[in-house]
Amino acid sequence: MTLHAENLNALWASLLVEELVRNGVTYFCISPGSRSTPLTVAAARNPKVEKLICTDERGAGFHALGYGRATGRPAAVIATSGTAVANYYPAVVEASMDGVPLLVLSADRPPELRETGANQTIRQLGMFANYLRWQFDFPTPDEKIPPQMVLTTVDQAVYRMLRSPVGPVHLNFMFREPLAPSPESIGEKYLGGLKTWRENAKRYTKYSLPRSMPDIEPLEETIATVKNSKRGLLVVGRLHCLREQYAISRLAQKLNWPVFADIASGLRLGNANIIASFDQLLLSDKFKAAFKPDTILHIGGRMTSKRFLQFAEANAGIKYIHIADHPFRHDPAHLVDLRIEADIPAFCDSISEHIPNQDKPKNYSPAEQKSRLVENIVAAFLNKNKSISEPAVARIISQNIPHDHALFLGNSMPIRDMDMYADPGGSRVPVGTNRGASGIDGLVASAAGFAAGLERPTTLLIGDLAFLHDLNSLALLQKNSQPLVIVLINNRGGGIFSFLPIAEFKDVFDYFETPHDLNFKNAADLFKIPYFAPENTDDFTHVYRQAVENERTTLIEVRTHKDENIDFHKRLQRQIRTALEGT
Ligand SMILES: Cc1ncc(C[n+]2csc(CCOP(=O)(O)OP(=O)(O)O)c2C)c(N)n1
Repeated sequence: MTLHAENLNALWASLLVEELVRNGVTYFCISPGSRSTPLTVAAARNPKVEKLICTDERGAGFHALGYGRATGRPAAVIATSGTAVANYYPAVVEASMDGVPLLVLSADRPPELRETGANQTIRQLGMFANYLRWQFDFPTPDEKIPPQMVLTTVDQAVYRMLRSPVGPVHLNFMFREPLAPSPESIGEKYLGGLKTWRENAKRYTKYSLPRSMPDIEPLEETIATVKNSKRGLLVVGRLHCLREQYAISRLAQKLNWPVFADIASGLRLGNANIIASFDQLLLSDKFKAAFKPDTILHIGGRMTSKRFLQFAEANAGIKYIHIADHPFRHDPAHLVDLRIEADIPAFCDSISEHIPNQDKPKNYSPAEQKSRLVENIVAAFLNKNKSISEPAVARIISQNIPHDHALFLGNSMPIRDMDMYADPGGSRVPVGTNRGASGIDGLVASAAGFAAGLERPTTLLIGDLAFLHDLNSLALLQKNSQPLVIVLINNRGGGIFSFLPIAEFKDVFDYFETPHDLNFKNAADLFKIPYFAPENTDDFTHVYRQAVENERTTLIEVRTHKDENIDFHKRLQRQIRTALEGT
């Protein structure tokens, strides 16, 4: 391999990048700056690195997060010293909270310039507090330190990102001048220890990831519980990959239990074998009283549906088993009595192997029928009400998204509308969300990174405040390897707050809703993005179909009214509740 060894800074940076590549870290989001020159040059000159130039480090962090979420492999972000690095904070928090690998590479001043008032010099180590899986402060490159140290540190960093709990790592690099790759002599013997590494293309230290198999005791307890349950319920939260989805589908077939699948599980769309409208079924007291599970087997992340959480709370005391691939407590209502950390496919397959096909519990068919009834009510209601509404937009997307695309859902109402009203008859596409910390920041960049990682055109459904928050990430879209079709719901502020009790307090409501009268056509023009503003559902369907067919980055702005939106939700839910109570 060619090592760029013009000077010691260049050499260390070149070793770093090459060892990252050997570890599968090949996607780099690079932001401009001087102190980071050795890192940037090394990444730019490594032909195996895919690079994206990002002016704004906040967007770069979220883009890398989206890429890591899509691939399970970390993307690296490179920033200069100072507040540039601090801009990664929200992406690091989300990566940490939702178990996504992410590698922060920051440049720093050498020790003699720290705490001296030197320009653009801040305390970088420890900046991300306890949201990291690991951090390391590289000393300034020095011939007294063997170059193998760089390689073993990289291998350790990648291991810390990928072993459970998966998450972000920060490597901080102190560099003295010269920062550019200007020639300086390096001792002949210095590279001696790298002979074998240079001759092959392997990692210096190979880590073997532990397989998180469940211990035999909790596995046996789960199997016994499953066998003894008369009215089991399988609940599936956010999943990371197709492998997990397939294993859960196999288990669901064996269990024959009703399945409540969250929109972030990837099982909610294009899947006839689930209780698709479970959230709406839980509007009905009659349904809840009749459904009553005796066991909940919850696999993966938490559920978006607040009604599900309330339902589980109301059933406190039943057996609640939670299986996830990390050690953290995801139990806000304190219901879980058996928590198993395991590789999800391995765990599901172990149960599947040990149980015979179970009989359908008695509450299964009624739930299935009622879910279908809800589906029909939603379809008829939306057919009758052609004026554009937020639930209709979510449903039309779920019906028309092509099977080889992906979907990214913004926080606030977009994810909830899709969770509640998506048509299960559409395509089964990968679904991305930032639900670790549920921020409304960085969603355009995250969706673009998700698209790049999956190598699929992606639809982003997003609210206007969230869009405004990440407006400058539109600059990234021209360079993105995959198109992003942005469906922007502009209800002129935070529509979600109209659903909350604070909406009654008119004197202070502006502080929550943050109303505005912006439209986003000029933003689209600025970034040379084709723009459409459909006014009814037929128009929207047409424009959306065209956009996904063309596979071009497009902004579709849908203007809705908050009061009408509330009214629409209420009328639809009233109809659903009345129908369910009457059956
Ligand atoms: C970074 C961040 N700031 C504030 C919030 C609190 N918050 C949650 S939803 C929301 C409103 C979002 O409005 P919009 O994106 O227009 O979506 P809508 O509510 O209309 O669906 C806000 C401010 C948050 N989650 N994240």
